[in-house]
Amino acid sequence: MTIPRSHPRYASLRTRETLVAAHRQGIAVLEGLIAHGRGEAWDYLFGEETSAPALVAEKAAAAFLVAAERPVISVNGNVAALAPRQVVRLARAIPARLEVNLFHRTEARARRIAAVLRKAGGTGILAAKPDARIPGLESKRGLVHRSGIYSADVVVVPLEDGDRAEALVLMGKRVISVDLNPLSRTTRAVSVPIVDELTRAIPAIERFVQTLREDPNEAARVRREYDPARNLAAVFGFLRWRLARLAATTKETKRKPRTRR
Ligand code: PTJ
Repeated sequence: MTIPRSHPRYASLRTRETLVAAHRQGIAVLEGLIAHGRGEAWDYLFGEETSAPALVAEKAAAAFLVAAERPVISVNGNVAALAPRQVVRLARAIPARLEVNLFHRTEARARRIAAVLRKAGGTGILAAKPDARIPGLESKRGLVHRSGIYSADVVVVPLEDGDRAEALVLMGKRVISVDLNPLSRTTRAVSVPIVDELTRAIPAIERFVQTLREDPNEAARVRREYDPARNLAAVFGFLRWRLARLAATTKETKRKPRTRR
């Protein structure tokens, strides 16, 4: 479908079309389209902008990634559909391995997603034939690569379901999530929850990776001072401020009489 550029929700509609096309190509699952709708609803509340607390978490994520010994970025259908170039750039900047890990896993879809990442410039992608299992996780998300997620010390899990995030934390890994839902089990379980939209968060982490690599003292300070609970509290504080402002401006516009031209 062609969306007129003049449409006030052009960007949002384009993203929706991208996901629908990715579903038709066997990259994203239908459940991923539902997940996207949930994400969009939260993003409305955040004003479709990166909040200051999200930026703090993105900097913290970069600080842990530059110090990691075996960092891995986990890629699912939605991530491959919406941000293939961004995740490849981030993987290169760190450098980190890319591993395709799917909740609704089929080997054919894992291979298709790896091809999308290769087309975006990715190399050494772990996808087909996982050879290890995350302890205590029965879903197909538990199938991982021994040389990837299984032995990673820091794992980035964008648009994740809570079960695996918790299981990875139990394995002793530092887990960085990107999830617009500040109430999700993932957000509450991981070491560095980033409550921001995927296509804003990944490039922001990459920019921080570039600057913190040049400034190890600042990276060490960020790692020392970052506190996920305090950061999440700031996210809720931001939401409260935004809703209060929306309530106030709505009251003002309602009071003004409407004029007809
Ligand atoms: O490709 P698969 O088989 O691995 O499946 C992928 C999905 C996304 C279906 C699977 O991981 C899943 O079911 O995830 P959930 O449990 O629906 O969680 C996805 C979370 O991501 C929800 O909390 C959404 O609010 C959030 N979300 C959706 N779109 C975005 C987002 N967060 C950030 N940016 C987005 N664009």
